[in-house]
Amino acid sequence: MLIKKINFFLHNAQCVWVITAVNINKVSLNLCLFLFTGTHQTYYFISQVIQINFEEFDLEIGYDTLTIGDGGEVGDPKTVLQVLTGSFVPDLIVSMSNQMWLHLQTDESVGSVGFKVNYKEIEKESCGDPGTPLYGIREGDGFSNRDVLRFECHFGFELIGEKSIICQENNQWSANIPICICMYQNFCYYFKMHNILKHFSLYVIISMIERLTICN
Ligand SMILES: [Ca+2]
Repeated sequence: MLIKKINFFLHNAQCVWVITAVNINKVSLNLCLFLFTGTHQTYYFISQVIQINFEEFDLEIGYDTLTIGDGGEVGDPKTVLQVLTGSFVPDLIVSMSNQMWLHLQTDESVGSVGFKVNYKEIEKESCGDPGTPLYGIREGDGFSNRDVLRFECHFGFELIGEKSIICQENNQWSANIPICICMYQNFCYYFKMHNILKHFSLYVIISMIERLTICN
């Protein structure tokens, strides 16, 4: 597994990155044709593909773009997976081959934050783990082609987006995971507090209770 971050922004930029999975199964085969000549042919089988997700993304909408494509042929229109601009991005983008290319193109004016992206290798024919909505639950834990994930929100929260998504043959989820929006402040407060407290260890909680007891 490989995780790195790119955080970059320039005016008049033409920047290119190609990410290559290093974990490739190399298989050496002797075919009949090659037996006569003694030639040895090596075949490469893709076992891993590239998954990226953005921690931050903000490019001047309509003028600055990040194009993402499958494979190593940078700029080949037939391989384009996404053309991103503005601030809305998919949860995950996954290649079909062991390579993915990114091309950042900006114009001469109006900058913005840029982007920060994580990338890693995942098993082939997978869309990757898109996560679970905050204050929601997910049914399903398969991320391979044709697998379906279903979502619900905790009581008091409204689901905005798709209730189910499917991992398509092109390794892309059919939609982003939904978000859960608070409908009733009192119920939401309980779940938000529960979410905060679960990050504390039992020791910290006991210490807090003891300290409160002493103060009283
Ligand atoms: Ca610009």
